[in-house]
Amino acid sequence: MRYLLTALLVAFTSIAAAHTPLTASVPAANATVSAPVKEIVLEFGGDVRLTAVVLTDAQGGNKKVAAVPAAIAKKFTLAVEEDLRPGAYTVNWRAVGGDTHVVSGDFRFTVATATPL
Ligand SMILES: [Cu+2]
Repeated sequence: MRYLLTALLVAFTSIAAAHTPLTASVPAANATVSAPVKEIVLEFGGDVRLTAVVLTDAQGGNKKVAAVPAAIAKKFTLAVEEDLRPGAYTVNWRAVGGDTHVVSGDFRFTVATATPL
């Protein structure tokens, strides 16, 4: 029984590891950045087709982001098409990886309050 569980765990771990992960972003996850935030960059561990990127503010309001490109790539840069006021934001993304599995996730970042000179 223990061998079976170990085998299942190993199988499950290798399947999970095969999904294409988000490896980096700009703004970085949990980063505090200064305005203006002109673009969102998503970088993956392999080629993916990005299917959705949704940027929301702390109140859940959608912020306009350029349409996701049709291209298959590792790295995507999407223009943020409206000003982001100081506050917390969440990026929700969804993509189809090279192994045809849908991957998705979200991360937050904060636009800092401008400091007076
Ligand atoms: Cu996968």
